[in-house]
Amino acid sequence: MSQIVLVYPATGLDVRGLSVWLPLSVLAVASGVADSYDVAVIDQRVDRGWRRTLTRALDARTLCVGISAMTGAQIRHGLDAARLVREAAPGLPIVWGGNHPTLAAAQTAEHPLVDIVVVGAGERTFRRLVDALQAGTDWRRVPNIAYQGEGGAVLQLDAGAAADPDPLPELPYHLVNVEDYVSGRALFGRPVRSLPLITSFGCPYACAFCCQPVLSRRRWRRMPPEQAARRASALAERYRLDAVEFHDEEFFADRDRGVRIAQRIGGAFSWYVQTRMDDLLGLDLAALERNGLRAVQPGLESGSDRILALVRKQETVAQYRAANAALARTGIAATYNFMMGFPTETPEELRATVDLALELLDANPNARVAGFYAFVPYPGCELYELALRQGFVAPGSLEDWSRYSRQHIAAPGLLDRDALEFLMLTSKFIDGSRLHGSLPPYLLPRELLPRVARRYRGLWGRHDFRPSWDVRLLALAARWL
Ligand code: B12
Repeated sequence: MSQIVLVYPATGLDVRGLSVWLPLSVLAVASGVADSYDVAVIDQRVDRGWRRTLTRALDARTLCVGISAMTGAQIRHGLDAARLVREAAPGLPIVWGGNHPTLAAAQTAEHPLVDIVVVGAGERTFRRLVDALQAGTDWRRVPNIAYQGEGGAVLQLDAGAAADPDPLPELPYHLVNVEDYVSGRALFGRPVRSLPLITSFGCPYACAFCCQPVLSRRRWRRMPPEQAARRASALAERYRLDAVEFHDEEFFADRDRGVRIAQRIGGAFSWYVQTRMDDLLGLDLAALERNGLRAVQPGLESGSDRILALVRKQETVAQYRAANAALARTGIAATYNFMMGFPTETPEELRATVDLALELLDANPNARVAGFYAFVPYPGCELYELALRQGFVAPGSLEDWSRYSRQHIAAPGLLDRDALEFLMLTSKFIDGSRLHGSLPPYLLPRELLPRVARRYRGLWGRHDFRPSWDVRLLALAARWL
């Protein structure tokens, strides 16, 4: 049988048990080919000897090597793998796919270490591609790909040739050692054994900072509730999980579907969702809690209604307060994400976000702050264009995009860079407990967390965002990571 090698590159901050997730992207791609081809998955995050593994995997049976990449450090690590493939097996096609190659298909295709780019969902397109490679027919006719032609990049998109598989195939978990990915994250106060599951793809909303409207073309593909609950239960049972993490972009986009999944789970295991505050307002939280919902992670983004309107969030600060109060009446842990540094955002608006975060923490003992993240203009998002007009210089190559990191503060704007960095770093400590159980005690003794939180809360309350020595130290550590 011919062989396909799929590489999942390191992401830049890969801590086993904390941020090393199942490589769902390449498992999804593998689901489309594993019935007819041997598939080897190489995950740089768990295989320290990945260079040797990859070199050994390249033999006469190998049809191509697939590489996945999100915007950011994954590109750099993916290029390392591609370089190795090019040197070891010069004629072997190197296929790139994932969010970044999809959003910047032409630029990606122009890179010498990229032969073919799969644009969008990979299951079907990649299958067509490897079938063509296997049969020796012209792969250039496969829809939804990009490649470097004679006169530049050729983008061959065909929306009619539905690349998205429906229904969503079962993932070939046997291709990886799942135990490598069982998380021990403190999802709701204590470390639990958990794995991620995605039961719907895309998002019907159109937030201007998010690339999802372009990635999914605002299509929302989902598993029926019975299937979603069945897959979650099977996962929990097979891997003896305490919790399943639903990483759907918006789990309750269809509230009825979400409620039916909850009823079928019936509290057999704990679960976590990413969702919106306005959806939570429209749900019976007590019933969801009885059915096992233990943690939610909504994106609130801003404490300013003007900014919320600018980013097309379709939510208001009043709704956030109301949903936070509703959550406070339950035992459901709520972890909030905030963003800052949007084009045109003023210092007052940033202060309103800081005040809102503190207010929500005070009003809800179950509330935590995931972080204050600086707005990064990703290709494909609506605000990318505005950032360009404000002077943001778009990266000109794959190498330049690979320098986009979690700590990247690229957007030009009205806000002080030091203040943004101060908030980004101190937000990890502001609730005094989110890092509890997640950080090794030698890095930060647990008893110190509440003291650190008190100190930063004082500074946040006074809107004093000047970087102090401890924050400079944190910044250094973050850069080193
Ligand atoms: C889990 C996750 C993570 C995990 C990592 C994933 C992992 N396996 O370890 C962690 C927490 C590390 C992470 C980090 C980040 N993430 Co993230 N993450 C996700 C999330 C929730 C799920 C991704 C996933 O597994 N999807 C499921 C798979 C099946 O879908 P997929 O990746 O799109 O793959 C399909 C296609 O893209 C294609 N494909 C993918 N790979 C390949 C490879 C080949 C060869 C082929 C042919 C096709 C192909 O086929 C697949 C099947 O159809 C998504 C949101 C979501 N629900 O999708 C965001 C998302 C991918 N993340 C995003 C962002 C912004 C980030 C961060 C920058 C956030 C931050 N500020 O820190 C960092 C980036 C890290 C870095 N520098 O690389 C963005 C993508 C932005 C972008 N331009 O790439 C998303 C879409 C969220 C959003 N709406 O903004 N993330």
